[in-house]
Amino acid sequence: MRSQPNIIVTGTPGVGKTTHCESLAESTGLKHLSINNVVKERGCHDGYDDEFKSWIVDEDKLLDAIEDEVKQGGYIIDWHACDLFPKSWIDLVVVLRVDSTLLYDRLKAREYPEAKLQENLDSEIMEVLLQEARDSYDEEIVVELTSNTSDEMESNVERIEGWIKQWKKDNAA
Ligand code: DAT
Repeated sequence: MRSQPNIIVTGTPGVGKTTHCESLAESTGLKHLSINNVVKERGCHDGYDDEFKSWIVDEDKLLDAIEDEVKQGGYIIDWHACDLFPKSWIDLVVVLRVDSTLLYDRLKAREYPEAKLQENLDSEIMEVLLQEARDSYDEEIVVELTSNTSDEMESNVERIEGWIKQWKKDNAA
């Protein structure tokens, strides 16, 4: 049994995953696990896609690389997919959502190639990540939160902090 929960913070690139995870890691002591960094630093990929400017992830290698750590609990997993993580590892799935006009501006600022920008906008509009989360985990552990403004981000972080406290109480030995 874990003494601290594992949380996935997911959503389309640009919704605010990293910002939320960093803030949560600071306030709760849980560890921010950026899958992007793991893929790069531990070589869990089959090369780089030049058109999309992203790594081609080897999911088996990735899961092997993080399994021992994550099973101990206390991780906030930051990734724009969630269906690869075994259900038994995960206690809460937060799906961040953003208005498409704001997302456009955020991705434009990152100088995403046009095809990648368009694909991500479509994905947000079609609720791809929300659907993936609902298809992969029990509905009671999937929470959808909006991330349009810094006020919303603050209240999301407070809400997740409250949830973590409650989880620890409920799961105290
Ligand atoms: P992600 O990790 O999902 O790609 P991020 O945390 O890097 O996203 O955020 C992308 C940009 O958007 C970054 O400049 C911070 C800004 N941002 C994120 N969430 C926000 C929010 N709720 N309000 C205002 N700006 C936000």
